[in-house]
Parts: sequence; structure tokens; C-alpha cells
Amino acid sequence: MAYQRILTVQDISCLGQCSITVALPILSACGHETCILPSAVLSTHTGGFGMPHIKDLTEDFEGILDHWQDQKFTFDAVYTGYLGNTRHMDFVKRIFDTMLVSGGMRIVDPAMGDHGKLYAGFDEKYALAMRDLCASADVILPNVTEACFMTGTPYQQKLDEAYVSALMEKLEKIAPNVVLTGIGYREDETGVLVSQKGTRWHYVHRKIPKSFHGTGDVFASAFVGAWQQGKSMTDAVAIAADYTAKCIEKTWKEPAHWYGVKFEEVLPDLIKSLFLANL
Ligand code: PXL
Repeated sequence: MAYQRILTVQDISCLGQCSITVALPILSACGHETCILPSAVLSTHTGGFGMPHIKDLTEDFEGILDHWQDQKFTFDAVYTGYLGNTRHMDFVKRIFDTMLVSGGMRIVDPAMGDHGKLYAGFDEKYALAMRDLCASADVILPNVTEACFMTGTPYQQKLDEAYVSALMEKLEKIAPNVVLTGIGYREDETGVLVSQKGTRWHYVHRKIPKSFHGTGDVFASAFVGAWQQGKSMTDAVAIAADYTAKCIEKTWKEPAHWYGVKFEEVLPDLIKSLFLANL
């Protein structure tokens, strides 16, 4: 088992099953030491609870990073999600440049939008700064909305292969490995289109006709956990996509649980697919 020290940089949404409250348990379940750098503390995520209380933590980054550098801490991988403002990105670049072991992985989920729109509080300037951060990553995990904002592509809800291929071509110019989520060409299908150093493949799975906040974080965390566990990128994508689909299946028939997915009850399945199945 590959026990890795992974740093994840994203917000703490106190309630809402996204960002750090998802990444930490999933990475731990995947068998990794997980360190956190919270970009902000929000009473909830920004997707439907009204205006959350927000405590931005940018001012604390300098002191935290200085202490870590003083202690000579290093990480095997750094995985970023929802950040909140462009100043966080400069700190993330500093971490990429100074705190990764040799050969350590820089993984950026440009979490900033969905369904053709940016999340509340983000604008096109933020999206372009995120493109810049993605350009310093080894792997990026955008959905179609994020890919469109970073590449100046008009958003299209109904996808076809020509549109997706052109979008992927633009993303391949940003980062060497691209994991583009939410790609399906039929009503009942969705999937992940991957470009690993220019070699593309499409992992297709069943689409459940309901979407939830935080599923991008569930997928990205499981992908990072599996990939850092030594799985190939193909297997890590399949494991993460299957796990995310199971989380949605657990949740989608419960209208009261609209704000996130019940990822906890299917953690044993994720652990089995990592350590027991011969994938
Ligand atoms: O990646 C989802 C997410 C994370 N953090 C915050 C959010 C959202 C989605 O809305 O608002 C604060």
C-alpha cells in the first residue's frame, strides 16, 4: 500500500458535504495521510442555503506556510479544489514550487461552476486566474462549465463529439493530463473523457437524472486517493466515477437531502475497489 502525504487546499463548508469535509474522509479511506489548508470557512456551501457566513483565511496562509517551511514539511501530492479568491492561487503556486517532493503531483480541480454558470462570487477574471493555476498542474479535473470558462468556449448543454474534442484540444494546451467530467452523448449516459499526455479515452457510465453539489469534489478526491495509491490513471478514473455514481444512487430519491451526496455509506465500496478488487 502506498501511504502518501497529501495536502488538499480548499474551503471548509461547515455543512453541505463538499470540499474539505468530503476530501479529508475520502483521502483517509484511500489510506493516505491527509493535511489540509483551508482557504475559507463558510457556514454552508454557496449552492442554495442563502447567503453563507464567510471567514476568509487568506491572511493566515503566510504564517501557516512559513511555519511549514520552517519545519521543512514536504508533500507527495497537492490537490486543490474550491479556493475563493485569486490570492489563494499565488500561495498554491508557492506550495507547488517549494513543498512537493521530487516527482510530487500537482492536481487542480478548478472548482468554480456548473451547468454553464460560475458559482456565486466568481467572475471571468477568477476563471482566467484559475486557467493560469491549471497551467502549473500535472493533472486538471474540470467539468464542461469550468473548461468553457477557462478556454473562452461558449457553453453547450447538449454535447457532441466534435464539440467535446475541440474543447479537449484547448485543455490539452493548458495541462499535460486532463480529466474532463460530465461527458456523455446520450440522455442516459455520462462519463469522463481523459487525455493522458495526448492519449484520450472515454469512461462511460449510467446517468442518474439529478445532479448534486459536491459530486465533483467526491470524484476528484476518490481519483486522487486511488491514483496516489498506485492505480493507473485509467483505473483511478473508473474507481472514482463508479464510486461517485454509487453516492448519487444512495441519495437521489431523498428530496430532503438535496444539498450533497451521502458519500459516507459507500466508503466501504471504495475501499474494496482499491484494496480487494483486482482492477
Ligand atoms: O466544489 C463545490 C463547492 C465547494 N465549496 C463551496 C461551494 C461549492 C459549490 O457550490 O459553494 C463553498
